[in-house]
Amino acid sequence: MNQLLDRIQSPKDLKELKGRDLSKLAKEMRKLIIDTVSKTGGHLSSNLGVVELTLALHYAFDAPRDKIIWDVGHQCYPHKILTGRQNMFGSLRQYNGMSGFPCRRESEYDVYDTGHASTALSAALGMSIARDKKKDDYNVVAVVGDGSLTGGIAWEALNQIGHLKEKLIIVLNYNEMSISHNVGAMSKYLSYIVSEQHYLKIKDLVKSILRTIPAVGKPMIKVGGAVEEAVKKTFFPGLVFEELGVKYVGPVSGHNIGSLIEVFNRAKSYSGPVLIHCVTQKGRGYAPAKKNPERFHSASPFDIGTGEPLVKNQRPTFSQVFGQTMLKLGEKNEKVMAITAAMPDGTGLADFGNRFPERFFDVGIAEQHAVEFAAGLGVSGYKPVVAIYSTFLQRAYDQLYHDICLMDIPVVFALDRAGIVPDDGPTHQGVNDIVYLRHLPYMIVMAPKDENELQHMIHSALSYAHPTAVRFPKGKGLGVRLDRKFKVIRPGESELLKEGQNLLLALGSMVHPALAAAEKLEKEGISLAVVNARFVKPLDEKMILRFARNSGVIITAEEGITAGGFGSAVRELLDRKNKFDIRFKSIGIPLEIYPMGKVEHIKKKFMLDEEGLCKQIKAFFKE
Ligand SMILES: Cc1ncc(C[n+]2csc(CCOP(=O)(O)OP(=O)(O)O)c2C)c(N)n1
Repeated sequence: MNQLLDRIQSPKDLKELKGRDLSKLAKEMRKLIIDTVSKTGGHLSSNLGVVELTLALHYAFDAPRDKIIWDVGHQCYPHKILTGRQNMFGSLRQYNGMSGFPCRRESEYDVYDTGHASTALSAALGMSIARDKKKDDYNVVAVVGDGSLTGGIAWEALNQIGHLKEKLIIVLNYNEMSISHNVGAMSKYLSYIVSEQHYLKIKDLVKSILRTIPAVGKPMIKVGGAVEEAVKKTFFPGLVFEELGVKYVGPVSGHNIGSLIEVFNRAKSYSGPVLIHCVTQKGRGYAPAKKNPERFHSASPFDIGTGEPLVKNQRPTFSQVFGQTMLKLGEKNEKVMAITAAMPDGTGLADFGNRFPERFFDVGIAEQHAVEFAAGLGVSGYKPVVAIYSTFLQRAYDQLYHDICLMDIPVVFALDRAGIVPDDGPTHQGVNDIVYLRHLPYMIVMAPKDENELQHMIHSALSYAHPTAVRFPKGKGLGVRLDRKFKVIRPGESELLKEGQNLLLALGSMVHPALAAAEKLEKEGISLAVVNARFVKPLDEKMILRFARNSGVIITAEEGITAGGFGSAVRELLDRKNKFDIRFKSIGIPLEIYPMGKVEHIKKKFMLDEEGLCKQIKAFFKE
């Protein structure tokens, strides 16, 4: 029984509560978050860190009239709990359930959908300008983490915010963490601002200077508070922001609800942009998450007592095999460098970073920079491998085209989480990469059927003289044996896995379901040869044209969007060779808003599992 939480149907109810009740409510919210996420999985540490901050925001502001934008949005659980979605909370991240990110379709309190980092400041500025043009007077508040402040877009926005001096409130949620420990010069600067030691040192220095000033110095020291204020104003804080034209307030404890409400109320009266620097603790209120905020950043279901995951991966994940491969390749070739954009653990590169710190770069949430940086290394004779999630490489399309590909620089892209991604919903689906990569000049694109082929592909990619992308799915591998010696696969070389009359040409994660489906269909009189395509580009043209000549039926299968995807590439080849009489079907993901949920559910919906493939192929032959 949640005594206080049960009374909160909307932020209005919150305003009936007084100081101590708010702290009690924070406790009840934390318990609900921990209980729920232990069952559904989710972004635990970040949400536990912003409970008080969110309470204070909804207390001080008047949402949905006032607009609150959550950068990335993974920290929106307390916001959802306070804005009428307590009853839906149990369906967090489930198929047809409540999104783990802000979602305009879900609630009027979610004013802007997020998922990818560093977008909130730009959107907030746009909304502020629109408010003024409409002669309205609500507040616009952007909540951004220190990790997301490593992204270039945030600084592009600050550049314009400081210039326009638009009324706008930025809440900087500073916890020294991105997913892993935050990196970079800006991160150092922010930690300098909050560091007590520097503050005390400078305060002592000022006092000793004052002591040397006859008559006025000593009395001034006695007015302790005044000195502190003066020191703070003169020596620290927020100089960078102030210089850019944004008023700086802070640092403020992000867990003291009373102070936060006071500061937020004051911020409403500023006529220009103001940044409030709140210091929070990731994982607060749950010991395992506080101790290991990184592991609980995006947690799978866990045992609340021990914090241990309920299901342990028995088989290595694709990311882990990629990480082990990089270690071996790094050992063999000292030109190999590894780059991640704030995801050393997620990509499996952490071990490479520990073993070869001088050849490992975490650039922060800065995908465009990561790619451009790799171009610089590659053009200078190094062998950079950029490990990035498929959805986040979308950010760097121009760098891929304008820099990597036009100059034909041999950089390797390891595209993790390619295809359908569980739980996080539409913003995180890795279904566009084939489309945005395959038309780029010189770019080689491949996808392994299992984790063993992944290691050979990464090795092969490093041997090619062109930019190369290897796309592979999230999660555990198939449990196949890993060859000890790496092989080089020739560009375009496919693999025939099953003989048959008509061609079922499958890519990456679709190869094994295609094989299983073909074996089943054989018994029903449909004869399919199954070929592991391996490459989206270049295609194994000879093999495809042989089937076109001999059988006249070609079916492609990919875990990606079909419009402009792998199937389209095969179709284009057939058209180019005047093979207009081929019966052709491309199986993949249709163009629509992608649902959220477990991979199995989504694959079932799109008929990409073995059963769905059988159905689609049978229907095709019936026609
Ligand atoms: C463009 C982009 N790259 C990477 C990510 C993955 N990601 C999600 S949250 C996160 C860390 C964000 O750190 P911060 O903004 O400080 O929030 P915190 O989790 O510390 O509260 C990262 C890297 C993302 N969402 N968007």
